[in-house]
Amino acid sequence: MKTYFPKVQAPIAFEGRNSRNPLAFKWYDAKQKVRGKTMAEHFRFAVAYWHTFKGNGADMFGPGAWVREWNVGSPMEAAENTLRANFEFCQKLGAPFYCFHDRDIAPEGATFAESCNNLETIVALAKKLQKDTGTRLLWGTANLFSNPRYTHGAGTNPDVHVFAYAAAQLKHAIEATHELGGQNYVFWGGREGYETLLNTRYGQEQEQFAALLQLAVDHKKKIGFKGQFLIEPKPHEPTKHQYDFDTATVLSFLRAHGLYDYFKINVEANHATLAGHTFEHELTVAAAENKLGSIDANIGDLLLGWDTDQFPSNLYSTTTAMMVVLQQKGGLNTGGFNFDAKCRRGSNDVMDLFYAHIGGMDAFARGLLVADKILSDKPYNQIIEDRYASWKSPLGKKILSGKASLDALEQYVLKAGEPVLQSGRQELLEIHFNDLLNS
Ligand code: XLS
Ligand code: NI
Ligand code: NI
Repeated sequence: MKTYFPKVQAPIAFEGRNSRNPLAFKWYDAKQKVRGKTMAEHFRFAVAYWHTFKGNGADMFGPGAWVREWNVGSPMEAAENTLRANFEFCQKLGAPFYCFHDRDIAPEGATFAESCNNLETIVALAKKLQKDTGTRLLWGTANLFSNPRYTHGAGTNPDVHVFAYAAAQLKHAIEATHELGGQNYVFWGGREGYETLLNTRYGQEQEQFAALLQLAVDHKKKIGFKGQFLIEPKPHEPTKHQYDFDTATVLSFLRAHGLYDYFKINVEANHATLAGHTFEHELTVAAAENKLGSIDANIGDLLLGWDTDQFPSNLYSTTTAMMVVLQQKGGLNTGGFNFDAKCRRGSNDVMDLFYAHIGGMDAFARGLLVADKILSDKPYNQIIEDRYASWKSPLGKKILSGKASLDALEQYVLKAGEPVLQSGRQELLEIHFNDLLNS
């Protein structure tokens, strides 16, 4: 059997923090327990098929720059080879999961029926390879944005014919995910948004999008798919305004359309910063409603205004992210950390794919260890306890249980007078944070 990564002996081992071996984990020890769960259970790392195997280094200013041995032959031959490369890679890396779009794993055919056949053929092979290797599917999704037919959107397209096409494609993508035991199914908005309001009926397009999601919910029930539905917010790109702008927008959209119970959020770090938020902000907004379903682990470059999808290496960011994940009840449950990330155009060697994923896994493992320390640190937590202590008083309890009235609060103020301004201790917390980051 052909091997695509002959330089890597399976699997990448944990060698500990003093190792300088680039093909070893320094921090990610799959079996190490943190708060009663192994690192493998906390993270459920996944490899993103589209970047890692279909990516070719192309950018806005130049075509593909990398030759990948698996991406050769007829479209179906290339698809089979790529699938084999995926399973070899995941196994050697020690990533338990992968994620795909329907059109990443199988090529689009000349007709819709041919596309469905291609997908079915590849899904059958994927099923076999999953069984052989133990690598599982974290989530599947449909590519409803690359083909020119989706230029004006899929679910939000002004042409109902395109809506129907998208719905049909979506049906097969959900079924493929179901067939492969996918633990989640992701909806990223693609071209669901607008370029100009001059030609756009915003309200109508919102209704259309809700209708598509409702159809998906109905079909999920019909076929008995148990995976979690996830929506991945993004503020812009490719359209100037994406409807799933950020987590708060998506949650309120779901509420308004009776879809709230059927979806959780897939937060992507780079999308958070594009929206003018931090990664931890988006995670916090989702986790506040126990809606943090999964994570697309990457990072942007704050000096570049687009979705650069870089591999995560920033320890401050992985730490603050893990502080949120650890505080959500049950962590990510069926979700995981999908490296929706690509090597830079200049990192053209297949070995760079290993370095990138190992680096990302170590950065998150280290973030987990520090987050655990911070969340268990007495001085740190005492500051926050003290900050909110007054809400445990009879007055605070009364307000939060809905038993207060404006009259009663006025009486309180007349007696108690002016409140004393309390320090928020931001700088002190930053000192504690940095002290623990260093440990
Ligand atoms: C694009 C998105 C996409 C989704 C899956 O910006 O991140 O890759 O994760 O469709
Ligand atoms: Ni993503
Ligand atoms: Ni993205």
